[in-house]
Amino acid sequence: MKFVDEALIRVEAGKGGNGCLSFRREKYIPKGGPDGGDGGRGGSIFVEGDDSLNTLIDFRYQRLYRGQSGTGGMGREKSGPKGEDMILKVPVGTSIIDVETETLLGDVTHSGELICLAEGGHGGQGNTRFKSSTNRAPRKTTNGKPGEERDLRLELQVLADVGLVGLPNAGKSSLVSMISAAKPKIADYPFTTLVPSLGVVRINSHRSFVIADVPGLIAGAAEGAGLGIRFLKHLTRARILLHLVELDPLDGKDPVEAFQEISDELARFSPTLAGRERWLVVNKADTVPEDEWDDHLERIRTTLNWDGPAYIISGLLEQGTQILSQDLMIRLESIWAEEEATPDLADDERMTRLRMAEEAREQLNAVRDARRAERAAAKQAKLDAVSDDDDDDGDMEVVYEQ
Ligand SMILES: Nc1nc2c(ncn2[C@@H]2O[C@H](COP(=O)(O)OP(=O)(O)OP(=O)(O)O)[C@@H](O)[C@H]2O)c(=O)[nH]1
Ligand SMILES: [Mg+2]
Repeated sequence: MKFVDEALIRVEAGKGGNGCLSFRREKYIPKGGPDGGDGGRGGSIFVEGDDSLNTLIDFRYQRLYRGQSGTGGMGREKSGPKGEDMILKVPVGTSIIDVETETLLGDVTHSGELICLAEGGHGGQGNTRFKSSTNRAPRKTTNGKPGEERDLRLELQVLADVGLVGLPNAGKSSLVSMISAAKPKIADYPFTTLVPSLGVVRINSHRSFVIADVPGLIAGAAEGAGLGIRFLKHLTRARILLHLVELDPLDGKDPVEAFQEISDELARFSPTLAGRERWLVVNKADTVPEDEWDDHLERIRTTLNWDGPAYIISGLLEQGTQILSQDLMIRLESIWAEEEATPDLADDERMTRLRMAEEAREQLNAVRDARRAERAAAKQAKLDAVSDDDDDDGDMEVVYEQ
């Protein structure tokens, strides 16, 4: 199955049915009064959250959705039937944005949640409605109103409490596979993970949180290097970011340098995301003797001037992972409890998410525009002799590893 996290669609709700012009005509009743019924309302268009879905791929194949029109009114004061509502199923975590105004129409946050995309038009009035003491035989009716029409962008963000960031090969997927039931692909080459995936970390039967594994980032990602930054938006819902660095990578890169490289990319993608609560996790500690772990962690912390939470673990040997999961759970529970007790905090969080979404959109658009400009320049210079007409503008589609 392909993982598609953005789609443009057009919705046109159904038109209301016209009001009916009719007079009662029956045997032996010479002058029957008006009896034209109202038109039925046009069908509205909704989205509904469905937790069995995890991609917006269907919306790439069908882009136009037209609601059913209401039926016209009928004689004998019968109203026309209403147009049937249309319900489009979307994955939980889908945001709906009005393209024209760039405003958020809504966020689908749980299964079964319904959001109206376009309302069906009102039905017209039949001539019965216009009967009065001075006009007993009105010939007036009104037509049904057109339904609402909108161009919309659907954006899917995986919903996770904790998100992982780090260079390729840092051991992100290995950590997820150790602490959750998810079994992501793990390999000793960069960019093993191509699309975000989720795992549930179960502390006990009634305490759990969701962790998101996101493809690795490299220097220049904010300008599109590697897999770029388009998957970073999936971290905007996470309350805590785990920033993984390798203690002693094969390429000899210093963990401090690796950490800063990713911090820079995060800040270029969205300064607000870079400012979110982030925990430093030094991984692959098993590559050095255990009695040196604390010293290594201390050195990295001091050099980075890091005063946030910091851990040293071995995902492979499952050392330090349990305490990390437990601490994450405790911290999340305190965030949730605080938010419940102080509604203002929940509002702040919503504002923060909106800001991140805006910053992310701006940066992604800038990358897209730069690439388009580059391609246009290349064409101009007839450098496209080895054209691969690859529409590689960040709108890539990758195979979803189930
Ligand atoms: N020695 C050691 N190796 C590890 C540890 N964790 C992961 N690895 C190895 O590091 C390699 C990369 O691990 P992944 O989990 O695929 O890394 P990733 O960060 O998900 O990489 P990308 O998906 O490419 O971004 C694999 O060969 C793992 O077996 C660890 O704690 N110690
Ligand atoms: Mg991976």
